[in-house]
Amino acid sequence: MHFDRLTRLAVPVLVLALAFGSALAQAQEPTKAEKTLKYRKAVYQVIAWNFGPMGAMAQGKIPYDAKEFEMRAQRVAALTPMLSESYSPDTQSVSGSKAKAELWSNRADFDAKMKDLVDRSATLAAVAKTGDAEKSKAAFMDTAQACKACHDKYRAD
Ligand code: ASC
Repeated sequence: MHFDRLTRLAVPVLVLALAFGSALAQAQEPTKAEKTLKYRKAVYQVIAWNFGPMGAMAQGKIPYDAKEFEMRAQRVAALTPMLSESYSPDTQSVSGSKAKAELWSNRADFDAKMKDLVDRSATLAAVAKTGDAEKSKAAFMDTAQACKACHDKYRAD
């Protein structure tokens, strides 16, 4: 078969363009583990967003508003059970995580701490429903303590 000059040039150019295009597509598509870490951070971000105003109320920095407190407590209680599935072992190798190596070698303890958070945030939502300011603040502090227990041991910085 005979190829003219243009065809002889066009074929390798096309092959290179296709190879480059597929390499680019692969580089842009995050791995499953990267998506999982992104999901984890998103859930924490939404929890922290809602935790903030409850903390400000608990500390008297803004007035206690029973309805708002209850709404945010319910959101947090709905979100905390979504965290554990984001700690898949493949996320250990993804950069941008603050999880310490100890988390993966003390998984049972980590899971127990995570369960404390889920249980305490459920209690917080139930107590917040009563509209009792003092009890709501106490339940908030219990939940914050569950956050802190895990951060102290398993989060870098
Ligand atoms: C927050 C937040 C945390 C926890 C923690 C509780 O609002 O962003 O990480 O509370 O400080 O001790």
